[in-house]
Amino acid sequence: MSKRSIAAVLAVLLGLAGVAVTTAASAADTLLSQGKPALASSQEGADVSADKAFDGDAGTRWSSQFADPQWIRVDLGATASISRVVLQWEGAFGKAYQIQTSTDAATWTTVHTQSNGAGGTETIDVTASGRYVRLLGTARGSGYGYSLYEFKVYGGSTPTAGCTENAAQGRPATASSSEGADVGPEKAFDGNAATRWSSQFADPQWIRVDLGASRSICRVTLQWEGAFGKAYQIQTSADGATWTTVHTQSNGAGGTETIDLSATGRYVRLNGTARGSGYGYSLWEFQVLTGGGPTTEPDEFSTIWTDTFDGPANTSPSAANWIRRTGTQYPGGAANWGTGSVETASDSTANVSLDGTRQAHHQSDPRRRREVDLRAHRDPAHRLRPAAR
Ligand SMILES: [Ca+2]
Ligand SMILES: [Ca+2]
Repeated sequence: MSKRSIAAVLAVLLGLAGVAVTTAASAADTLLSQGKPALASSQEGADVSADKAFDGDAGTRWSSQFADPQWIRVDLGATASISRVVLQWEGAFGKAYQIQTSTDAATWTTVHTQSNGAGGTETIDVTASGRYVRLLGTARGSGYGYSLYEFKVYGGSTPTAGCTENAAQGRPATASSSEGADVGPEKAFDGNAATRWSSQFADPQWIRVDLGASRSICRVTLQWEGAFGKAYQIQTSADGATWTTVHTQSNGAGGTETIDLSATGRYVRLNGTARGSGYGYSLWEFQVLTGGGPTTEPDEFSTIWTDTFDGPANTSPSAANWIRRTGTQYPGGAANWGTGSVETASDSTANVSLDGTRQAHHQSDPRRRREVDLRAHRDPAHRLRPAAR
């Protein structure tokens, strides 16, 4: 490598370092609101909808009807720290208003109050956090409504700590239907963005995943194929039978939907009630993110059968549940038992018995090697879990 090219590389590296430092220093001033979903109490006409205040275009605007109060809000998509709000008013400005934040769009915290504004461009420094940011106008500055060219929210995005593990990947999945064998429900949980689940073309439909244990759920991400769900609920359950709705979408637009939650459950279900197209429901991926470890131990075992050992004291374990190999029934014969000082195994309760307190005892006399080979009838995989200890 020539000196000249080394110098060029160094210049590029220094340039990158400079960019990185600048980005870090100004992280608190990131524009968070542009292009995010917006909603308002009213709009004067179809061309002045709420989203026009968040489109980054100083030539388009939101305008409310001509009455007090009015509000406009934006959904940042996740809780963020908020450092500044900039309002670019049209002539129809708000004279008195509050800037409010919320984590759920239901309970609002006022972080700034303006009681005698003059319109124009207002830059408001705040120290706040929230997912939703709202301007609540209480007194108009003119006979018209409230009209904003732009409503900019700046801050530093605060990723939910540790909300990164996709607990649904590779877990058992079922659905109300599948369009074909190659688009089964497991395809929505395989971590492959090129494979998908697709339902039949009817409402309603559902798809669910078993996380294996109760988990704290901080986020669900839906990556819709063109056949998206317009109306659906996200539901959780502890038992796969009783469901709790933790999120409702009534007018979705498909694409990738990120839904922040504070939920708990072992089973997570999307219950689709209205399709967004003439096709079914189709998901490339359905992620269920958790913030940490399981709230209970993962249940890696499936209970095949149980024996509660609840017979009377000094009786043998149930012959319906257990095989008692005695004499020389054990494969290989008695000569292979222990040290050679063998007493032929017998079915005596002195060898194996219940104690009347739901426990089975296996007696083994080291001097005489009295033993019974006690095996479960129906446990080919030896994945036996006693129901009583
Ligand atoms: Ca605009
Ligand atoms: Ca997939």
